[in-house]
Amino acid sequence: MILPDTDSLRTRAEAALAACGARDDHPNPEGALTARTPITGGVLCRLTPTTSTQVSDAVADAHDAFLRWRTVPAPQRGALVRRLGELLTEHKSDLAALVTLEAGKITSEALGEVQEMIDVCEFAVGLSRQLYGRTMPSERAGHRLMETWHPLGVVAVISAFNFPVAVWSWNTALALVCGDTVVWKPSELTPLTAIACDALLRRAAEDVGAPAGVHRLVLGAGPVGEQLVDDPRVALVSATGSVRMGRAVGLRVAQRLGRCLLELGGNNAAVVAPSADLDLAVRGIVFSAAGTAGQRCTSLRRLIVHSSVADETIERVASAFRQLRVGNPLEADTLVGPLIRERSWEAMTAALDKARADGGTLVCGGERVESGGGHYVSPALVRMPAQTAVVREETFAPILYVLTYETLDEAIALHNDVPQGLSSSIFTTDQREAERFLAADGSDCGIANVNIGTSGAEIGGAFGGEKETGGGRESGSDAWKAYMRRATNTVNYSDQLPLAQGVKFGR
Ligand code: UN1
Repeated sequence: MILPDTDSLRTRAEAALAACGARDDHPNPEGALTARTPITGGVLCRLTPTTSTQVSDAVADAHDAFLRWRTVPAPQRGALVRRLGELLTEHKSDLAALVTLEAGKITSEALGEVQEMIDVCEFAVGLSRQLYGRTMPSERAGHRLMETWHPLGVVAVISAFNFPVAVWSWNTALALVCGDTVVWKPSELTPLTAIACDALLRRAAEDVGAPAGVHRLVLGAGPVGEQLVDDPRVALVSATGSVRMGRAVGLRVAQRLGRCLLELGGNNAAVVAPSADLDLAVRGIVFSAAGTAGQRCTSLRRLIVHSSVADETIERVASAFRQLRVGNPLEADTLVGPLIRERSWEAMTAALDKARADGGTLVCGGERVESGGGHYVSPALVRMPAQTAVVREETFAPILYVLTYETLDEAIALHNDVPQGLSSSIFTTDQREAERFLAADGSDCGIANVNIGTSGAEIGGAFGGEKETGGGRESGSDAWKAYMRRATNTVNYSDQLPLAQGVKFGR
């Protein structure tokens, strides 16, 4: 594999940042935060992490801005997000280039990620006129009972490297129309994409006359996030990442009785039924398992195949895996880019070793593709005799474990017998089976699909999952409610004072 040199990648990143109007206030040759590209493993630039005092100031700014922003009518708040959407559209290729350079995504997926941001802005603008509360019939004459949704406060968004900007936008576009302000701590692995988005949002705020403090960016590793998590001025912590991180965040936020929204690990499975359209299933399986080098929360990690179609499915998936071009994500015909870092490769080999020790057979892949730079691997397909401990864990790399089943009940039991509950799918042309999979006693995940893979959700639905995935919902549907507080209002427009439940008190 011939990789470009890091210098040319750095030039490209600098050009994209400049085009987005990113101010030159972060780069620092001595800085402790290193922005690398997984394409070569080389250093793009060094940055200064945000100090603890600056983090506190950022929260103070966001809180001040909130006190003003919450009284701006929601449709006017929508104008800020509309402008952000325009700027994201204008800078789509710059942002996608940064996503590729920092997260290693192939160009089509990087553009898709930016499109996801544009789509969610459009959704949020519409939402800015639809933050509906209900009116309920009061049990008392001359009374009105209703609810009003009010802005919540400062939202801390802690995002992960694998969707360095889309997940930020789901949270931020919604939070802003809901009247909240945002302090964003991106993954320390993808600071440059964050700097570019922050610059565009700052410009959008200037263009529409919104307070600058509606959005603040803070850079750094764990301690920066911990400070946000513990700050009582932060009303909602929306965190995406590992179960370990989410458990720590959940406990700390609970300690101060704050709110949190968690998007943690997945261990997503697809059931392949005897009636499945295998041409379609194989395409769906390959994209979900190998796309983004297996580094999506929604990546397909387990295949639960009916024994009657197991050999054929395995053969076809293996043959598709073997044809996937692994390499430089900037090249047009590459489908699998690099892993984010060495640690991911170590986790992948450790998982494959465990799987073999448990009696698993490696059908194909799992090999390092020599690059002289980043960590490139061929997606692995492993046939397992049972759902052993390693299959029940999330390994953030392209490994697809295959299990077989005889009855749908058995498939669903295997499917649900993992600690995570994010995304799932069934490939079947039998309506009874499809409906059973979607029913209360079917998949226990937050996302359950029929005849598509587990990854690549649209923004219009609520995104999130159950069990160790954390229970949060972001993006579409009524996920906006997490970013607002509900007030129940009873208005008495009579000249009497009847008490509820018929209670009499005095005369
Ligand atoms: C994630 O992996 O953190 O459904 C989010 C998908 C994307 C979002 C994934 N729209 O795969």
